[in-house]
Amino acid sequence: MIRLAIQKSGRLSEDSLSLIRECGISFVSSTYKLKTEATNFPLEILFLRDDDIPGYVQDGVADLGIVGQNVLVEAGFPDLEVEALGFSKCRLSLAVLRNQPYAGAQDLQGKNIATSYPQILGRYLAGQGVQANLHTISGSVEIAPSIGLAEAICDIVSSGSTLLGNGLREVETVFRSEAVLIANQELSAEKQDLLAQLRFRMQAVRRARRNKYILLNAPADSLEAVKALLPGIKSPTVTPLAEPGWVSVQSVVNEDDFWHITGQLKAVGAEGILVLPIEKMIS
Ligand code: PRT
Ligand code: ZN
Repeated sequence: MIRLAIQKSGRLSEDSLSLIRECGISFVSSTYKLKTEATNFPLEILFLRDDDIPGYVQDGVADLGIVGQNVLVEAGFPDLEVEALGFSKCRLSLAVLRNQPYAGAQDLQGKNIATSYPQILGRYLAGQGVQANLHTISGSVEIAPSIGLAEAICDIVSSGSTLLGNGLREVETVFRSEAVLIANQELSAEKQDLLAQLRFRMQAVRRARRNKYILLNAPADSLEAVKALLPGIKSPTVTPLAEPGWVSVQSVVNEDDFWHITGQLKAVGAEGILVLPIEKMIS
């Protein structure tokens, strides 16, 4: 049995639960429960505040955890990370009041900066040779400049609308973050084996999410052009159609390239393009 800690309720919760479910692991979760056991994998899930997860995994109270790199690094345990999970992407940024002049990090010399991330920010400023007064506050950092508490803030940004709404301007990216799987560094052999199984499944789910299965018909004489656009995993599958001079092509495309490639496929004569989600992708 291996014990995984995830955020009880917040920005990481839903994506953490769906990742576990997409790994084929079933469990019953309720908002009132603090832990649950999977029915088809030797896994126990603990529901905690995200800030507590790194420490619990470091101490071995939980074997594994899912948490943002921002929280992990701020807690001082970056070495616990074993796998980036690709969700909850955000950045930790410095921001100043919109009309405050700003030419570079040296402008922060001697200034007051409000943040919930004194460790990460402190290291960043030291790297820039800047000395500033850090005020550690745990929430609503973005109002600090307008109430006169600080001249700058350092906080998590995703769309940027919170900064905008508070009259602030993002001036430096201090740290980029996403959700990661973390593990205690002294797992038993049995738990290491379960961790390896979980990572294998998580990688298959992530790979599948990033790719689409594509099927299309093309005139046989444009096959070379189609193949060049669709390298596939090894090479595309090509089968003749009942109609002479036409072939059916099947392949896998990366989601990021997908719209661009379908446009080019149409331009070389492809028709009846179907795109399907992939459930799991094992390399
Ligand atoms: O209760 P608990 O302590 O468990 O949760 P929490 O309130 O501390 O954390 P939560 O749920 O807000 O965030 C969990 C994790 O999600 C963070 O540690 C980040 O890794 C990640 N994440 C991703 C974010 C954001 N995006 C985000 N936008 N965390 C916070 N924000 C906040 C930010 O603090 C600011 O107030 O959203 C606002 C900015 O958003 P935009 O879109 O307006 O820029
Ligand atoms: Zn928190």
